[in-house]
Amino acid sequence: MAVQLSGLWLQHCPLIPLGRRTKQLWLPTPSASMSSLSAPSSSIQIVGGRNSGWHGQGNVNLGGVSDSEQEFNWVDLDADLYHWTKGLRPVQWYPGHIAKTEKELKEQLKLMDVVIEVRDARIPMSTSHPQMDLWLGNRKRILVLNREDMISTADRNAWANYFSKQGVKVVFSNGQLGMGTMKLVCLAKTLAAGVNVKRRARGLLPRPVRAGIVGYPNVGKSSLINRLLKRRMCPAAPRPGVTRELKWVRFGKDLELLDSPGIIPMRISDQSAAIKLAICDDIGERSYDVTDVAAVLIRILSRLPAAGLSVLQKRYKIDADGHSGHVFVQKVALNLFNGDTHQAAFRILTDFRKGKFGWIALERPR
Ligand SMILES: Nc1nc2c(ncn2[C@@H]2O[C@H](COP(=O)(O)OP(=O)(O)OP(=O)(O)O)[C@@H](O)[C@H]2O)c(=O)[nH]1
Ligand SMILES: [Mg+2]
Repeated sequence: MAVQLSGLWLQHCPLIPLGRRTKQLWLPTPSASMSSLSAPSSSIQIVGGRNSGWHGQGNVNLGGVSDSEQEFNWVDLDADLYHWTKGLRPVQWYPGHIAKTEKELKEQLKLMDVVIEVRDARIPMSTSHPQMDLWLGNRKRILVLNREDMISTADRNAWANYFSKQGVKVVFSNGQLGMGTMKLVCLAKTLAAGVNVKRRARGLLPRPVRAGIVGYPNVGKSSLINRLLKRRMCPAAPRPGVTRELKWVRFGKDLELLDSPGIIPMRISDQSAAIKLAICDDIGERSYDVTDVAAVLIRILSRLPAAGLSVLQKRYKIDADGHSGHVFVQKVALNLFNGDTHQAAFRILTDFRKGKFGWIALERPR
């Protein structure tokens, strides 16, 4: 089996050198140890997804980007977003299972050889937990930008370039179709390989590498595991808060994966981020006012060169007023939903989530 798995590595991990020891490294064993290596790695690897050809080292060509996109000022949009959201009802969501998960995750961290942090590729900053660095310390870590099918190539390139410059390991993935998942496994095994080197040096048998998958709700953590296992081992559904318990699952003989419930800060101080979580369905629906959120989305879309007023006009066949999101929602309500603003707002959000305005990220690196 070990040889077979090595073959898998050779097939899927062309970048990873396989030494003589690989055969022994992945022998199945029932024994386990709590040891983990923590030296941070500075190497840069960007793998997975549509453009897996460039294993980004240094600058990346932002090809396919229009002039208006290149000139677009994301910092200005952030500033406006701050003003648009500050008068709205605060978005806060902290159901009981998240508090419990946080506590349990901290315990389970001790068992993890590598931590896979999954974020939503549409909002990589807003799905970055402010306490994650503190919790993980110098533990080995992989950043996954999932939902890569929901952003444009220009968005993807911008984020790849950004993380590449920071020396952060990023895997772009699609939890629905499985793109990027094997590369993720390869990277996790490579990063954690030292665990079994150490064990062998101490005369111990190798054990499976343990990778914990963590991140915000609904970013695709369970789906990624299911795609890897080619079985529905972990419940997954299009709403936040589906996974309620931590669950270890085995992938082959040499990898164990921990599926965990999505975690989110108890208080979200950045309300612009909170609104983006709501737009992307990464926070419980009861935590926000659908009409407010849809109105903000309209304002954002009307500003973004990749979308713009024309996209909205075309979709709903009404005049779009980019300066008043609420007026626009009301117009959609009157035209299509007998004046039901809530339904209209819900439709606008659903349309965005289904890519009806195009596949667009709501954040770019600053
Ligand atoms: N389009 C698209 N959909 C995805 C992708 N990954 C997951 N999904 C969908 O997103 C929804 C949520 O996925 P889950 O795997 O349940 O997300 P989760 O992070 O485990 O969510 P919680 O358990 O609530 O924290 C499901 O309907 C998936 O089919 C992706 O890469 N692209
Ligand atoms: Mg889940």
